[in-house]
Amino acid sequence: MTNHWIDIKNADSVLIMGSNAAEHHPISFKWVLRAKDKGATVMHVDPKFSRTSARSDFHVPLRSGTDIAFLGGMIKYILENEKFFHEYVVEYTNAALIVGKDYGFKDGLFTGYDAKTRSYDKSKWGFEMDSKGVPKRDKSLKHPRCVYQLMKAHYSRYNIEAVSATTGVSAENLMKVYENFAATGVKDKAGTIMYALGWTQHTVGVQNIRSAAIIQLLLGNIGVAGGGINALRGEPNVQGSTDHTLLYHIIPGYMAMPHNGWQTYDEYVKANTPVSNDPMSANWWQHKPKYFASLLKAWYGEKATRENGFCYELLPKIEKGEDYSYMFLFDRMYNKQIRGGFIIGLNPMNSVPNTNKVRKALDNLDWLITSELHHSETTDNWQRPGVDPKKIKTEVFLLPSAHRLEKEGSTTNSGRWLLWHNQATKPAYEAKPFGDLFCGVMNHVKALYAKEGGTLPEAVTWLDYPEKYDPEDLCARINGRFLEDTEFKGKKYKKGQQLPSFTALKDDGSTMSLNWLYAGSYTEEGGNKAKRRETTQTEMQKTIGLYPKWSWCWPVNRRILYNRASVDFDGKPYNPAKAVIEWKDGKWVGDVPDGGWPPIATGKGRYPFIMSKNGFGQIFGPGRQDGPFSEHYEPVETPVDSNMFSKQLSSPVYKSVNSDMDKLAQPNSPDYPIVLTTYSLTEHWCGGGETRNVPNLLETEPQLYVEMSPELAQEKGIVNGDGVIVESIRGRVEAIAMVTVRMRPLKVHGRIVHEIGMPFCFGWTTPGTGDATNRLTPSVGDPNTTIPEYKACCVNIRKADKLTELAT
Ligand SMILES: Nc1nc2c(c(=O)[nH]1)N[C@H]1C(S)=C(S)[C@@H](COP(=O)(O)OP(=O)(O)OC[C@H]3O[C@@H](n4cnc5c(=O)[nH]c(N)nc54)[C@H](O)[C@@H]3O)O[C@H]1N2
Ligand SMILES: Nc1nc2c(c(=O)[nH]1)N[C@H]1C(S)=C(S)[C@@H](COP(=O)(O)OP(=O)(O)OC[C@H]3O[C@@H](n4cnc5c(=O)[nH]c(N)nc54)[C@H](O)[C@@H]3O)O[C@H]1N2
Ligand SMILES: [Mo]
Repeated sequence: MTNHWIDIKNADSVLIMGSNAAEHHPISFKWVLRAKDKGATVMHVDPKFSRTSARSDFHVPLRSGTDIAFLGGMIKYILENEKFFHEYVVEYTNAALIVGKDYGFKDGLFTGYDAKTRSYDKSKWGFEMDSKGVPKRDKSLKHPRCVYQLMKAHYSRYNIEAVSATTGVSAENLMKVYENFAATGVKDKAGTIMYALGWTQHTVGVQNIRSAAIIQLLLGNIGVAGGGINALRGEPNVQGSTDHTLLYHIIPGYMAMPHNGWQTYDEYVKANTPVSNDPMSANWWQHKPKYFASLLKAWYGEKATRENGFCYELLPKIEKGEDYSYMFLFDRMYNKQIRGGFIIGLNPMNSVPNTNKVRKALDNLDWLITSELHHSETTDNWQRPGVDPKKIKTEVFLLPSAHRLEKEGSTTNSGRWLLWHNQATKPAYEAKPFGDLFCGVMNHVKALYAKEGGTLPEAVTWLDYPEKYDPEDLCARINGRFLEDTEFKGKKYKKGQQLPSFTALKDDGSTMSLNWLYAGSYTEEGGNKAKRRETTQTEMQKTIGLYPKWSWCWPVNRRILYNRASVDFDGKPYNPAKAVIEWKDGKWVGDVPDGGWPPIATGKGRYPFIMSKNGFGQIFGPGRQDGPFSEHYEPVETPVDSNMFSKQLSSPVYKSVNSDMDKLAQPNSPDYPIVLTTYSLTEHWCGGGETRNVPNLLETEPQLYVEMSPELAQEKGIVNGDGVIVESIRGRVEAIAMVTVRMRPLKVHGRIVHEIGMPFCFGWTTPGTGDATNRLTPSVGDPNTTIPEYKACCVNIRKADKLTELAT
């Protein structure tokens, strides 16, 4: 989230799109309802009517996978009706920047497309520079190649008729949302956008969010109280796990994963440190070498020196351009390219797309180490229905894991707050926290390397980590320490003392930190700030519900990101009634500002978007794999065979794996005419491995069902409670029919398209509940993130003659 949970109460308009916030992020909804009580309009745009819709002012059903068309229509509406915040757009976003002559867009493709590699040459989307190497700007916004004009032309195609025919949303409903949300494009109003999987789980997932960014920048809603783009994160600590890197393409603190194209420390640093020639741009990532060197010092300790590139060359490197996300890993297992591995705290045999294939892929392993609370579809894969366990060669080690309540540590919530939780009870029997398990394994591996040698043993034997897992010590190391006696901001620190903030980090080997973003969270003065529970605040902070001493939040305890965009050139808040920061008597008050420079009018200020190279909010975003503006493309499996906005049906660059088990239905296939979306339930957790083992939760939601409209049910001769078969080109699933007006037939391309919805939490280890919904979904993903398209594929449905998976 750019903002945080409490801040939602400051919104005048709340657009919840692609999220079932009331059910999956109930804490968020407390604040949504506060906003509503104070007069905000709450809107829910979602294929399914849920508890979120019930508590909103209104619900707008739309066809899965058409959010960009919906939002593109809103961008057009904002521009044509001049609803945007003019000063903010001109001064703080890149709307006035001139794009280079190479950029173009035709027939659904941006320039630089290579059909052979299905990828773009992004260098075609650069800005035009002046003689000093600073991007040219036209603040009148009239230059035909300025971002504003290009955007206007790009979204001019998103007229109400085409948007309505694509999304299945009536023109009246579209206008209701557009008018309400666009009304926040004035100084004293703010609108927030709350999204989650309904946006991310698509082959255009990142561009869904880019569309939201464009809208929020146009309306001046970034950096302000009650505004922002608010990703409601998933698993309890998914925010922390991405910050500290559970993903293959980044290392802690959102720095790029080393690949074989960057062989030395200097090559890595050069390729990854942006340079700006504009003195007004803070270009914060210019400091990356300090963060990177300090991370390497944290990993390799005394062995890491400037002379040996801080041991950079010892790091394993991925192959440039290769994808190591799970879709591709399971494909490699299917192709027998992987022999063994660890699967911990994850139940992919239920939660990964195309599980029929994934389950088979796992059979190819020689060995598998799992750690679990319960037996799951993954730990017991070789015993699944229809498989002879004797024919599976995999040797499986199942290690009992401690439960969350049996361990202490920190989690980071969606608002980037670091929160400590205590151990409630000791782990049962031999169960161990993951940290103990991991340190134990590494100690063994280290000892083996020390004894037996091997290729590049130093990569492991030189690693500097404590042999015993201690979460408190780990948090202190994540914050980082001085490695030499140092004077910083007039204060003397001894070697080994905690760093006060990331501004103290250096690239000369004199500091270490496991994550620069968390520097400041565990200091000499403040101790472990994840444990802070103080509610003191200034009057200004009270007005917007900001509690600076309750826990700690990255970066530098800044609660609202990009807050310098909430003030004018003099540092005066655009909306004094809900001020985030203000320049008063020669200093900033309120939240921690984005950099301490004085306001722009003093001549010593900086542009507010300090993380982007040029300092501006990026309406034109040339860094993405699939284009600098968002564009509607159909999901890979789609019930239509044309795109109302261009000749290009689906994303030209979506990711996919290819095997005999990865079939895809043709567009508008008569065999699979119905759109399927999938989602979580309040009563279960994700793949259900945990909650199906809690009897009272299982009792409340005991069986796999499929939600469908009465109209579709009638067409198919299905009545509520019938057993049905849902079938895609990849697999078939048994479910119970839930006939409900929560799903609506949609008018798309002039005809009726039906959409159905299914939870994905049931599995065969809990007999009679049904089995993986993901047997239906395809292994296709977003080109930037490889998040699979769980939220839209094509299926058919019929009444079942006989049920074998479900208890009836
Ligand atoms: N009780 C409970 N809470 C949870 C979880 C849980 O399993 N149970 N899971 C946690 C996790 S890991 C996560 S990631 C989050 C997930 O939180 P959410 O994202 O809220 O979860 P979902 O139910 O997957 O999907 C949200 C909504 O997206 C809608 N949707 C589907 N397709 C589209 C589309 O194309 N466009 C739009 N606009 N909407 C669409 C669905 O109908 C659904 O209402 O929740 C977390 N919280
Ligand atoms: N069709 C469809 N598929 C989806 C989604 C969707 O919306 N639709 N959503 C996707 C999303 S957002 C997510 S996050 C994934 C989630 O999918 P998974 O990551 O597979 O998540 P869970 O089902 O929660 O499985 C986690 C397992 O870890 C175990 N566990 C819990 N706590 C601990 C612990 O402390 N230690 C250990 N070792 N184990 C523990 C639980 O018992 C459980 O079996 O599913 C994805 N799959
Ligand atoms: Mo998730």
